[in-house]
Amino acid sequence: MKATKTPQTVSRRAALRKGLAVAGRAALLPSGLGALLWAQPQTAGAAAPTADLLKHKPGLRMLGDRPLNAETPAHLLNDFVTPASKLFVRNNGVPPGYTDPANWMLEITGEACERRQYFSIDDLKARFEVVTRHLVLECGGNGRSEFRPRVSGNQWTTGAVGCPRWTGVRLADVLKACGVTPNAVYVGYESADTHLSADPKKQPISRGVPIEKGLEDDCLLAFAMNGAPIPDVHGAPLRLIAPGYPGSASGKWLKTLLIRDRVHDGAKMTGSSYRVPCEPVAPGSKVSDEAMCIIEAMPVKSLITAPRSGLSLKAGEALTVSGHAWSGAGAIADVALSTDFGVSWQSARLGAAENRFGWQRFEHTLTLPGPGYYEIWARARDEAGATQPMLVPGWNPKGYLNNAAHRIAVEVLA
Ligand SMILES: Nc1nc2c(c(=O)[nH]1)N[C@H]1C(S)=C(S)[C@@H](COP(=O)(O)O)O[C@H]1N2
Ligand SMILES: [Mo]
Repeated sequence: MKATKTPQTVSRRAALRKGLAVAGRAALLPSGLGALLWAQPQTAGAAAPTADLLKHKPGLRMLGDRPLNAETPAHLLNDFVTPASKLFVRNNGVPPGYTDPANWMLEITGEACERRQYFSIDDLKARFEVVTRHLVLECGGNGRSEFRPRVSGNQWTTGAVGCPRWTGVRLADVLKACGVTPNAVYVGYESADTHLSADPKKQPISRGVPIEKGLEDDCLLAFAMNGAPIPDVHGAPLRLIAPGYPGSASGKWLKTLLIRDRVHDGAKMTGSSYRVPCEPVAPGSKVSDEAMCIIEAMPVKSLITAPRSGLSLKAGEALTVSGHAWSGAGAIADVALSTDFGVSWQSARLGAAENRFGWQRFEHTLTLPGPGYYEIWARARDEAGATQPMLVPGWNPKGYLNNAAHRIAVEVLA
């Protein structure tokens, strides 16, 4: 007679595996972790633009190919300076294709611009101080996939963020050279990409920053990334970098800057685009236009980039956990880690930022108490005193600003 396994003969190891399998189907957890656990990047059957993008960015997860969008798995974001091969891609329309830096002209105009001027990229380099800054670029919709009820748009998990080094001139210097009149309210951008409908009268996106932000030192008109010309897909030959603000403020393929005497009213400045309810609403609410406010500074956030979620360790083995933390409010004051579902917290070693709005590295070595399933949670606090929530915060119609603490799963083998 063949022996049948009774529950008593099922090994502890098998039981653990079964538990993990359940977690892998997201049955045990209210949000993202299940999907993060064992999901692999979906690259099979890629269409042409997708295949081309993935050639330059192996391991990124495609979210769509028209427009082209792709995010970076957390474990590929471990570099302090994000290389081009690992930077997420967010397009709202159709990119212009090859752009010739030698023949590119940036126009500065608008109601609150004293002197309309044109600058070639060589003019910018010759007339203004060239600076290099390590600056976070994060899509306002990063983390959208965790909102319930679900919201439409690219279902970003945690990977619509990166921190390359950008080289360019200060936006403020260029604006001042053109003269900013006292009635200035906003700096809007117009770009060379085209609307998905191919209608030349429509722009895919035309956003920007309040004039106060534009006149701060941190915003750049960038022509290089990590010491090389900006890659086409990231806005060559010239883009705005407005750090601390949602990525959508950082216009790519920059053609025109408008110094506006009102809040800029370009594409995706109104309705539910890059806006959230001014006051908190119940999940699933319909929110009127008048009750929506434009997203400005991004909230405090962190990402565990090593180890990769799903790691198995031997009992007693030390584990070094690392990642990055950043905030639209400025510097990070602390990153704390928990291995017991938030009951207790240990502060990680925190590196300095290279400059304002650069992300900071955290690292901590810990030993888990014994065999079993663990989650490692990371929670950052910024210098303004804001910390990350443990659960998905403030539901909003387009699913922006999810800065819930990042979690990874680890199993310790007996
Ligand atoms: N002209 C233009 N600029 C743009 C966009 C765009 O579609 N067109 N997307 C914006 C959004 S929503 C984000 S998050 C960032 C993404 O920059 P990346 O693709 O270089 O990562 O660019 C912003 N600038
Ligand atoms: Mo974005």
